[in-house]
Amino acid sequence: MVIGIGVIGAGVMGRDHALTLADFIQGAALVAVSDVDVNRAEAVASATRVERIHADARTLIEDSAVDAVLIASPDATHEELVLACLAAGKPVLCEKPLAPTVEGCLRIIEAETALGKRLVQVGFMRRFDPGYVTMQSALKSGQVGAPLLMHCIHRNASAPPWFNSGMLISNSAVHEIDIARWLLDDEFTSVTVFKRRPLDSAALIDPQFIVMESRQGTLVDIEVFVNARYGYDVRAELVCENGTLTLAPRPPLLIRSSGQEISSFADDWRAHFSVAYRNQLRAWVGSIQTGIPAGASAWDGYAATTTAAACWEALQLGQTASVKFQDRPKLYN
Ligand code: ISE
Repeated sequence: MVIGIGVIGAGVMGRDHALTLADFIQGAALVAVSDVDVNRAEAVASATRVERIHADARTLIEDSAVDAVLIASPDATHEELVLACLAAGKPVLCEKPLAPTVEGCLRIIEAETALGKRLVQVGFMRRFDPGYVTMQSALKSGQVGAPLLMHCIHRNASAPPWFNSGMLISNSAVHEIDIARWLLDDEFTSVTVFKRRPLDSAALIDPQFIVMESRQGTLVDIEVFVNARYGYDVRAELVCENGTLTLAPRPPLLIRSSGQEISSFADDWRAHFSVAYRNQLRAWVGSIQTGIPAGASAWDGYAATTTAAACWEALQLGQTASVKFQDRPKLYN
């Protein structure tokens, strides 16, 4: 069965997902695109040979040719659009964050729980990255023993002008929050966030250094630095009782010349995580065909946003904040 997919948002990520869907994903047909900027929607539709263009995301969701929806519009629109997909009974893959506020995530959980079946997947694509997947299986094999610490680095070459200090956490470090929860199969209970001495109060707080403690006592630190200038660089090391697990560097090219070895970095996450993005879409389409959910659930989206909100509180107060969760509905066990 071929799944007809509609993509909402024709910006950087929407375009990337649309091209991947059109060219690499068997069992899926990209059938519709929408964006508030119709020119942008038309550009993506013409690049992907799609005929149905909607100026309004809601008409795309209601379009009978659309069996499932991918949301890649701005973070603030996610909640309303995910709720509209649930009301239409259509599976939805929503880019992270599921919603920027904890309350928004809870409203989605309430709506999905009322339906009694999982239709929401959150776009935490690192769960499909071969590096992290291998790290998880190595950890589960028991070869290096129990995890003690995890060190993470998340550097972007540059952040867009509209990026604010909270987004370093809610938009960037939220990936580490999710992948650490997933790798450790654990939840964070308290968080502290450090900033270097601010230069002036209007400046973006960048970099930030986050330290989180989990229920089982594992410590995870994240350096998040969104204007690192030299390239996109994501690293992770798990320190365990009997050894360590480290993501291998993945430069697209190594140059040896004049007595030096030079490796290069991807410009941004699309190139660095291209395999993860493809695998994520394959898993999503497969999950719609089989009815067996894959990837991060709405609960995972809620847990990531809740932890990120506690980090923001800790940064503002300059002290450790605790992370408090609601009871987990049975649907997500
Ligand atoms: C961006 O929105 C992403 O999702 C990227 O994966 C992340 O690395 C980047 O920091 C975010 O701004």
